[in-house]
Amino acid sequence: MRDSNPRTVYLKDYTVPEYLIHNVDLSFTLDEKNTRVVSRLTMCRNPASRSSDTSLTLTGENLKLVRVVLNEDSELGDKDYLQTPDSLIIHEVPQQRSFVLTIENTIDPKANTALEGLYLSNGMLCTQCEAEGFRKITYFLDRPDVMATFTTTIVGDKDRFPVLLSNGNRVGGGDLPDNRHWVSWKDPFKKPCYLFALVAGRLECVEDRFTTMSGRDIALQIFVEKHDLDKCDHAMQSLKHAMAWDEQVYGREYDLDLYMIVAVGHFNMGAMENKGLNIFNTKFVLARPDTATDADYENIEGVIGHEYFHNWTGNRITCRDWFQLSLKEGFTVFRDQEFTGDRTSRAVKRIEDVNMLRTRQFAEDAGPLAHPIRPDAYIEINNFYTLTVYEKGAEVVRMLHTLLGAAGFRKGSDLYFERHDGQAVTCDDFVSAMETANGVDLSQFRRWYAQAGTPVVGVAQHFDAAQKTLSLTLSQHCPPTPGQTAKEPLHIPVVTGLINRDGSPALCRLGENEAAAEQVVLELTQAKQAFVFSGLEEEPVVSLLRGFSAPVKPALNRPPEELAFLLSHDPDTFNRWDAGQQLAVQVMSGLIADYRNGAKLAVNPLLIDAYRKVLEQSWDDLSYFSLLMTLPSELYLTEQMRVVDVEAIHHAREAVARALAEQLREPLETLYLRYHRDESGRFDAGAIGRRRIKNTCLSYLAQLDADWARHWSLQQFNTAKNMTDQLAALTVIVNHPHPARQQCLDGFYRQWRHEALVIDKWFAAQAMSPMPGTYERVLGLLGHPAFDIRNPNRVRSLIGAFSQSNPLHFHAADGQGYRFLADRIIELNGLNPQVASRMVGALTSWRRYDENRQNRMKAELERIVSTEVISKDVYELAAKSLA
Ligand code: 0A1
Ligand code: ZN
Repeated sequence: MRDSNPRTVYLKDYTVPEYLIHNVDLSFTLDEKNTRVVSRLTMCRNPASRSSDTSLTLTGENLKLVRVVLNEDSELGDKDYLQTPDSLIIHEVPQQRSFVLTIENTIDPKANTALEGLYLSNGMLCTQCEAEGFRKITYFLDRPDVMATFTTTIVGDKDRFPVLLSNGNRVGGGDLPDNRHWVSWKDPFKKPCYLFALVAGRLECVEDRFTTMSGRDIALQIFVEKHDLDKCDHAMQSLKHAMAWDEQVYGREYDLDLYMIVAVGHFNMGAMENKGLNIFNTKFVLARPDTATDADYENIEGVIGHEYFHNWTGNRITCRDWFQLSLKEGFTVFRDQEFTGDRTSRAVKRIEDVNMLRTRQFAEDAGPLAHPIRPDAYIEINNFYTLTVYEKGAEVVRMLHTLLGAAGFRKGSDLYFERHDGQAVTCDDFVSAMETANGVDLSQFRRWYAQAGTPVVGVAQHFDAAQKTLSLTLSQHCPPTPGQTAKEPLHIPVVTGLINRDGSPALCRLGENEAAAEQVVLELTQAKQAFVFSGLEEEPVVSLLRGFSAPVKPALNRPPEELAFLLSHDPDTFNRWDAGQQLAVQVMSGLIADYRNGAKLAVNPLLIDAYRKVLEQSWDDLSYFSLLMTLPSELYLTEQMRVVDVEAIHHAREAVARALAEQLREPLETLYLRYHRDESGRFDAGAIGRRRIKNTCLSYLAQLDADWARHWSLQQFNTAKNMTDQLAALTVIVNHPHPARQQCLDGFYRQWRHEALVIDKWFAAQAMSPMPGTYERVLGLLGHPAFDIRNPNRVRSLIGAFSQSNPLHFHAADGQGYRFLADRIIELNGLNPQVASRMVGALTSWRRYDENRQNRMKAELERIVSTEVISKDVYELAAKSLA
């Protein structure tokens, strides 16, 4: 059935719930096709509600209702209630006292390919309830501001479901006739139903313990399929590190006696923070040196941290409504970023986060789906788990941290936890706590929550040699976004430092009475504002927006020499790296123009020299060194162009990489050979850095059309004992004409055919290759026995990788990439709307391309929108991007 007029939900329409649920008693009798759910709700009228309606509307979808009983004894008949496709309306319930409503219904987990509610993954039953999946389990007040205590009893066959899990602490269990057993769980903390979880299946468990700062002993359990038991160590260590970090940095301690993590092979997202029972995509749990890359190891630690940190920022304090999603996500991403920064290299982590923000989130903010971090309308909330809500949301929290300082921020978070523990609150409550705790006025800062789009910050500088002052005039404007034409000035922290011409730092003195400092936070609040630095003997070079202190685009046209200077001298690790990136962008932009004019591509020697200097220095942090040596991605270059030319971008970037490889061949070779020995199994920063710089060198050397370079990559592929090195070699082989290409791909597949996560890498490496014939290969891989459109990880590794990370082939001028994607979206739309709508993203930026591509992308979006049966998820994104 096509929902031709899907309903839009508005923030301005928020009202408190008419009823409250204090307590939920759930019982599940498990069966793959027919699970019986009995839910006993203890409820009452909400005294805070002003509605005079005496009926009760519960939400529910795809449920088979068996019976409804009010107050234990009176079973309701047909005329007492009304069932609609998405609700159950009980005409009359008690208004003056609390009542108990018992609902019995059945569900079919096997038919649930959307992976929302209760579903099957490799024979195991599991749930996903955020945002609105609980309504696919039973009728309920499925909204985050209804918080209840849950007791859950699960009954199942002992052979098929030996392990039965739910939230909280295990409070009972036993045997039943017919080879069945039962387990009861009780979660003493009030929670919204989106944090409910149930898992049942043949699972094995790795166990450890953690002693909290107050001396409580917590059992930690990770549940996986048996053959994955040897891949849980890193996840367990990560969990313990996260628990200790949250105590040290935020003073937050874990609250239950048990913390469980379950890894499942079919999962729409990364992981889910269900109270006491996190459910994870296997990708963010399982790691062994030979199956997972260094990046996987880092991501696992980050995601384990993220879900753990949600226990306070999300679970103990949750969101009042889904418009407030960034309250928990922005803050929790900020927390996990800082955790990873503390655990690994702060400089590298910041660069990686900003890279993602500037390529993907800036694109979202500049396109038809731009929305504020607190959106004000949605059709399908699942479409708002976006880079804007998550990553830009984290940047907004980071700006508060910058403005208030670490100690002030901590005062604010302490007050937030103290004021709101056990509540469902808003982004405004969070800002208010920061405000009160620090005695500051953040009213203008609040605009970050309501305004979409990336502000552009203009910079003009004037040095007065007589006065010894530098006046820096900053200005801001934000381009219009859909539905928001006029923008107000934002409160933007611009961390700034000054550097003397000899490369030494110049002290910053703002105004006569201020003490001199190595750097200052300029608070830009007006459309245009001047800041005057005094006591300067010579005109310094300004290092602006250090650490990327605000999610803005600085409009700064620096001469290449100044960028090369900053690349050599800026003490801020982020700005130093960024100077190299901007220099490379400038050079590549020139080459892009040359390519379009049919001119020869000659690379500016200034860039080669700058990279040579980087290579000649000695670096402690080899991962950071690798980032300095890495050219801006094609996606970042895409962001810099008014009309995107994928071919010109690709060839310009290749030309620079080849020139660097040719002219810096010697130092690159030396570095490769210095670090090429195997260090499998070592995951300290040193070993990770050595692998990273070595593989960066290998990818440059592969640009040389040389047999010895091809031999090196083949040799590395054949002898690697860790996945980082093996995959790096395979990628190089697959991305260049290499005689052993097919042989390596076949060997890799044979070696890893039983490791799903490694096979995902095999699909992705092929889907992202710039080599001719990639489209045909991707099409062929759809028919490969290991491809399964019902598995989100597989879909992402083939269809996602091709459409989102292979601009050259996806945007082929004949439109075959677009047609391919639209066909897959239409197919997925019927199976898994969430995954389908995630794939729409690659088409939404159609306005950025030439007329031919615009027409072809638009035509595919129109074909998608006019599909007979279309989900709200896909409809919302496709329709909004056409509007
Ligand atoms: N809260 C989770 C993200 C998440 C959201 C929705 C999901 O299913 C539709 C699953 C996970 C997090 O931030 O980690
Ligand atoms: Zn989260």
